[in-house]
Amino acid sequence: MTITVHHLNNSRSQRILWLLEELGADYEIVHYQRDAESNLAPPELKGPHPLGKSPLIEDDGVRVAESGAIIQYLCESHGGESWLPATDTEEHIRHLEWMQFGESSFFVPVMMRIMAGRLGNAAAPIMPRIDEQFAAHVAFMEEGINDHGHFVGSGWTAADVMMSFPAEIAVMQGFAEQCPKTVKFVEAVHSRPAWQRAREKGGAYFIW
Ligand SMILES: N[C@@H](CCC(=O)N[C@@H](CS)C(=O)NCC(=O)O)C(=O)O
Repeated sequence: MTITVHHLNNSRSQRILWLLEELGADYEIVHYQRDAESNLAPPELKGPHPLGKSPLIEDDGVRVAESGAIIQYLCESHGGESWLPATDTEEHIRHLEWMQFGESSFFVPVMMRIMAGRLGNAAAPIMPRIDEQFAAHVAFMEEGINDHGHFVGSGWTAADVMMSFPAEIAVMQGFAEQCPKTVKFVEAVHSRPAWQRAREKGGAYFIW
């Protein structure tokens, strides 16, 4: 059965395509283009997802939204068991943490920065706190990359897939000098043949 990915260009949906390529899964992409001015998703995405957000997948009548849920689901149902640490291990707990961090804690300061940035001078009183929090979360991520260049253990896991998007954001937002491990991690992700195939299929993706 072919998996359908509702994919928005230039978005965190790119990491879902990467994982599908790694797993060798059979999938098709329904492409959605961001509005050139607002950068928002087109209204058609509200068809499959009431919030009009990507990624979203459909697999044999099962609809799955939220990057972390999709990544977990694909690993469990499409031959990606080796991308998930065994449940009776310490690594499993650390893995759970990064799977959550990648879409929860990390994105609080990121989103606040984007929204407050639109207020211009009116945001001046809150910007230092937002910037301090953003830098703290990026530093925490940098610290979390282990000697093997991964977030958990010595090989690639679902947490690396999840964290690839925050890592790319940190590099793009000018943290490369402070975060050499994050830079190396992003380079390692982008050097994967599966990532490159996904990049070809997904279309425009930030600066890469
Ligand atoms: N926590 C959700 C976030 C989904 C999300 O915000 N996706 C963005 C793409 S990066 C989106 O669809 N934005 C379009 C819009 O808000 O108009 C997930 O991980 O799937």
